[in-house]
Amino acid sequence: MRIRPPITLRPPRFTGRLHDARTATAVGRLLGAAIAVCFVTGVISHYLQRPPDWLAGSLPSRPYWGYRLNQGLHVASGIAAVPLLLAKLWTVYPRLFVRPALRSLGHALERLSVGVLVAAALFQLTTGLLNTAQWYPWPFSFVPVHFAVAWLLAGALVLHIAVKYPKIRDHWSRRSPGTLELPAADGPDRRSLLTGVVAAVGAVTLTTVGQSLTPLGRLDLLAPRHPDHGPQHLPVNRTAAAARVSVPALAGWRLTVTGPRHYALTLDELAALPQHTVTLPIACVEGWSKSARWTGVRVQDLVERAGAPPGTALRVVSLERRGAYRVMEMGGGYTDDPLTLLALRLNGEILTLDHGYPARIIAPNRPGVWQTKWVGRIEVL
Ligand SMILES: Nc1nc2c(c(=O)[nH]1)N[C@H]1C(S)=C(S)[C@@H](COP(=O)(O)O)O[C@H]1N2
Ligand SMILES: [Mo]
Repeated sequence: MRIRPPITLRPPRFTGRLHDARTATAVGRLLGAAIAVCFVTGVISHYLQRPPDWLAGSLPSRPYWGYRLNQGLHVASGIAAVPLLLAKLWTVYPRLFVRPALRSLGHALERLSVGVLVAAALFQLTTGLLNTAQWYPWPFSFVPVHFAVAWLLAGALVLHIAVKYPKIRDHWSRRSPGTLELPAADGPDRRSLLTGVVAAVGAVTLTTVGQSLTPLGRLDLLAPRHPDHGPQHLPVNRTAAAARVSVPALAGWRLTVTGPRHYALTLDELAALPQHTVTLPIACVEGWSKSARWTGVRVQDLVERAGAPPGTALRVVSLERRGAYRVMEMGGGYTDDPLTLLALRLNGEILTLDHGYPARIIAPNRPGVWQTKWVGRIEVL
């Protein structure tokens, strides 16, 4: 019997310029910019969707397109970060083979922080991307976890930039001292890699951004939603069937308004009140947006009729029996805005059931989740 010699594991050696600090810096700053935009817009989106009590009353209803722009930037920067993160990981993966693996306590902590950074970045981009497809193959609730890990990612990124600052500074510009060496004769050069990465970012952006930047809608080949696909030329997130709202269930529908002076109105009575038409977008938190023309009664008028003062907060309850968006609260800033409607019509037609027939809320600068459909009751708070 022959005894095989033990296999010696020698770490691979990397000498290429595409794995050096200059390349890591060049890709890293693009990635850093994408993550910064994604983080800031994510925090804004979160507070517009789930404001703490002290903030809820003072959220601004203008600019009316604010949430749409914010959410479009959030999703686009997140998608752009995918090829950037992959390129960055590829550039720096030789660091995995650094030996000795741990030189000191400081080195161990630095590697740990990079581990947290990479894990948090992969987690955010994966969960965010799957959320745009409304696919939740995990046991936790998306919004709070995505929000919490965003802070972890931001913290780990700031720490990483601080630790790497000397290297980043040395390799920031092409004329930096570390980058004077001549190009290696073999192998692709850095400029080609960066061109490829930027082209990939451009490609994924152009083929998805049309889901919210509707003039580019025709290029929207890869996003889960197309802004034109849906009844009345507007996508539907949750259908009436999914919400178990049906025409028979609506027989005898009345809008109930509770407040100092309670009242109830039939659809005909609502349609006989002064009607207003506004052009406002649905800006879905899952990343698609589409502007539409809505006609209906000003929420301001309904509140006044209930005997409530201006600036009153409201609770709006849908006919839907269960669902995360059955009950919505609206601060005084939205109630007072003349653009905020209880809409009965969409693009001139009576709302389809999927768009919230008989009546739905449409308000400026608000996440799509709070544009409540199938409204049954409005409570003055
Ligand atoms: N009652 C109720 N209203 C709702 C929802 C819901 O699940 N239930 N979904 C919201 C979401 S997430 C969005 S993006 C908009 C979409 O409106 P649309 O289907 O008319 O385009 O409706 C909102 N209104
Ligand atoms: Mo949504």
